[in-house]
Amino acid sequence: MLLDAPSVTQPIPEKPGSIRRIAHLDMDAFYASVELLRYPQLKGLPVVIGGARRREDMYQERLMALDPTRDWRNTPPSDIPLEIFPRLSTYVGRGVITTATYAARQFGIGSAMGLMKASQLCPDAVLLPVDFDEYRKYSRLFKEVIMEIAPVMEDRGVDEVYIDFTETAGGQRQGGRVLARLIQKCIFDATQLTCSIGVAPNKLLAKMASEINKPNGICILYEKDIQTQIWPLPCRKINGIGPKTDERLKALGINLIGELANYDPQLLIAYFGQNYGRWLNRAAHGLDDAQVVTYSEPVSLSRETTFERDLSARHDKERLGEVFTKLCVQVASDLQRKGYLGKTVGIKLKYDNFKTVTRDQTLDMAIGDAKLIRQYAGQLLKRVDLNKRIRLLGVRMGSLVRVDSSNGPVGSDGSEGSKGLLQGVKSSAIEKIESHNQSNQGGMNQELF
Ligand code: DCP
Ligand code: MG
Repeated sequence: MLLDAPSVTQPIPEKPGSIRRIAHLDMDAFYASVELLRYPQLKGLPVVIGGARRREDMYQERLMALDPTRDWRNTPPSDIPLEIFPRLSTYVGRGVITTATYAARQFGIGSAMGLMKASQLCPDAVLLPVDFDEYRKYSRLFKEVIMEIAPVMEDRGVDEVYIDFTETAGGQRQGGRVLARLIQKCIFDATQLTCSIGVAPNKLLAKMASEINKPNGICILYEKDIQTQIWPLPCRKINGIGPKTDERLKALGINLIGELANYDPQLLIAYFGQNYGRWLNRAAHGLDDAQVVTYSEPVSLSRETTFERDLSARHDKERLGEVFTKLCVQVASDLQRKGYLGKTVGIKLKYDNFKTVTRDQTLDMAIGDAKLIRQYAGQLLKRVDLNKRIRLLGVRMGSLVRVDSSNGPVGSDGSEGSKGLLQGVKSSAIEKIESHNQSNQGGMNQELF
């Protein structure tokens, strides 16, 4: 499930005499490190996480084959012999790596790489399936630890947070090192996991600093260090410079952050537009005013799946239909679990040539019901090319409104609703769909999947 958060800022007043100190904390090889807690026998080995999802009984057959005379049923995970774990070389399919242990990274393996490609680099790496519930559990745990020590925290996803140290006890000592060390120790005591922390004058620099001494490192950065520590780094290290911008910068002969900082700002504006051009110049000089956001609501929720083989809307209509429905059911259940309805329904398709298209429509009312989501998402299929083979399919709900259990839907701006309104939402949307289907005479869903 993917969650995007809007920026809701809460400016923190600074005390006289204190300087702005912002920390970025990022867990080390997060999914892999959580797996190593379960399988300590894999410590130090190249391990990658990806492919299938974890099943409780997944190693039973292999264990039985290893020694049929033994009762393996209650074997603790830490006692599973090494030879039981599948190696990358046995993998066939199109899955990608979510993360790899540092031992595996030495072979050039990393996040987002295809498993089969990684297998060529390190065939003996152990391949473990993903277990998102477990990663979420540890994510909650380490964030709880931080909140007790330094509560001005911005949640940036499963394994990273920003923390405003400025007003927090110990946050000014040694530029933040004392507090960073304490947080690292408390997280390790509670979870046995390590993390890396960068402390800097702002979020932009803190994010870069947290990578500098990874893993299990601390990097304290001041404005005076920008030229020596930041300028030698490639532009891509700036959070906000993606692969496309990086290519364009390289075409201008700009490879390093220092080169970007010294490039004529007017030319940057001419090439990249007023806002982004100006931002690029400021970022290269280590300037960033963004506040640490201590509270956020998701703005969208989505589910997507990549097929084992590319599917054709004509020949694999039934399979596509099933998957499409399943995605809608998952999104609906995510919405319900988190207590939201959504006004915008979106779809995403990636074709066999890796081109991605998205389409969405915003409804008059918020919905959360799987069938309704399926109907509206189905309408969007009319607006995409279904002649090409499809590699990935996704469904997204945006413009979320919170459903407060006592008051009905509540907008993220705090605007109130009522249970009655919620009922109205659904029945009115159903009416719309029914009238739409009558006018279409149900033809739409027969043509498409
Ligand atoms: N992740 C993923 N797909 C990616 C990148 C990351 O599923 N393309 C997941 C797996 C990671 C987690 O998110 O464990 C956190 O991402 P990071 O980029 O922080 O990577 P790691 O924590 O694994 O390693 P590092 O020690 O470099 O932070
Ligand atoms: Mg990490």
